[in-house]
Amino acid sequence: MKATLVIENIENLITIKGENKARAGSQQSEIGLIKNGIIAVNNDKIIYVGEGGLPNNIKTDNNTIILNGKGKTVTPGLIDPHTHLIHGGSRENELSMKLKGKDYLEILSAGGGIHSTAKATENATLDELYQKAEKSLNIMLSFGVTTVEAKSGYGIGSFNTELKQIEVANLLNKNHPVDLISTFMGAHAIPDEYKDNPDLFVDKLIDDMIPYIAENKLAKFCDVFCEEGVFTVDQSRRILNAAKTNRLIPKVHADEIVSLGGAELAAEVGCISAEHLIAASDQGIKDMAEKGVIAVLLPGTSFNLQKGTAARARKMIEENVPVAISTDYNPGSCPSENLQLMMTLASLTLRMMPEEVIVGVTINAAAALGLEKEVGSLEIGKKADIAIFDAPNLDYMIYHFGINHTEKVIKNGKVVYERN
Ligand code: IZC
Ligand code: ZN
Repeated sequence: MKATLVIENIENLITIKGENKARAGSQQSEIGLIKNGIIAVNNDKIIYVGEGGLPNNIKTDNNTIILNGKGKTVTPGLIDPHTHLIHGGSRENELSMKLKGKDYLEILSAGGGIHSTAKATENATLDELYQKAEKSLNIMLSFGVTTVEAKSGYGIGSFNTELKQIEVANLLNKNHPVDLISTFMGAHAIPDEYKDNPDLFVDKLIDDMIPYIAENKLAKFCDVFCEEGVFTVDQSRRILNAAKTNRLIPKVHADEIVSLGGAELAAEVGCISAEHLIAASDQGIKDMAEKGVIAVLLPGTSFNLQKGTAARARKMIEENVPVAISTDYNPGSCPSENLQLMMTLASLTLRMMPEEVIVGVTINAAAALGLEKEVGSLEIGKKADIAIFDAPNLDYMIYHFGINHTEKVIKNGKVVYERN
């Protein structure tokens, strides 16, 4: 077979080889490391992964792109499984408020936070939203990211604004090398006009919005912000069960700030993932392990909320909950697209080992998006989504933080980012 692209002499080739499913417990450290590695690609698929040279049945010719991996660390393209990528405006005004002691939920309940982003998103044209999100997506790609989840959720009752966000996601998915996966998050905050009767808004989500999204195949997942002052556990349960009935895969923003029982709910409903989990209870963690719910942890958010609390990743790993890591990129609680920074924060603030972290941004992140059979590891037959880092090993990449280690990114077998 002919190779269209080869990366040879790779110092540290992190293949993440293993079963194509979320890894928990001690398996969360299995990274399939090959020293002096080589990888060959034919068009958009991986055709060989090994040590040393290529076997005889794989041929190169003058058109084959040959890259040198000497001194480099090569991994599967990184996957960011939780973002609020598409939105209008920014919220730097919350920085001083936070430093003076106002917290996230106070700002939200006073009509700021998510509500202010909703206004900016409603006022932005499709083109403006597209250009802003494209800029962020370019930054993500530059950090080695090849697949990104994008939530709607800044409509807050304006279904047209939700649809506008999803349309931008679809257009970007078509035009940009990074794959975008859409999540419908109509349940992100209670609209003002439903403040006194939020259940009526839940009815609207269940009766109108979720069926419309599902029928028109506008999203793969459905998410709810289950939080004090936002959606209760009962309301979240109704929404997530409606998602299931309509064949949208349920996800939940669980126990981000207050321990409400979101982790327990994720297990009860059978969510593919529960996200945040800063305040998840012991029982919630046990339930998630039993049902195989993936914990998507967002260490940039706990750092940025500045409450001195963070998700208990060590306990989750000990109890066999698969852990994924994400940016949560959004204009409020985590205005950063930098997944490499989140890898360092996962290590230093959640005490995750480098091996656990890289599994968290590859195969476990892929599994949180239902993509574990296509991406998230470097194995024959998988998509040729590959990141080359100018770092001699994985530990170095995480320890030397705050810079961008990416040298090249390959998406579907093509070099789509190159550091100049
Ligand atoms: O805009 O604040 N947590 N939703 C739930 C967010 C953060 C995004 C935001
Ligand atoms: Zn979020």
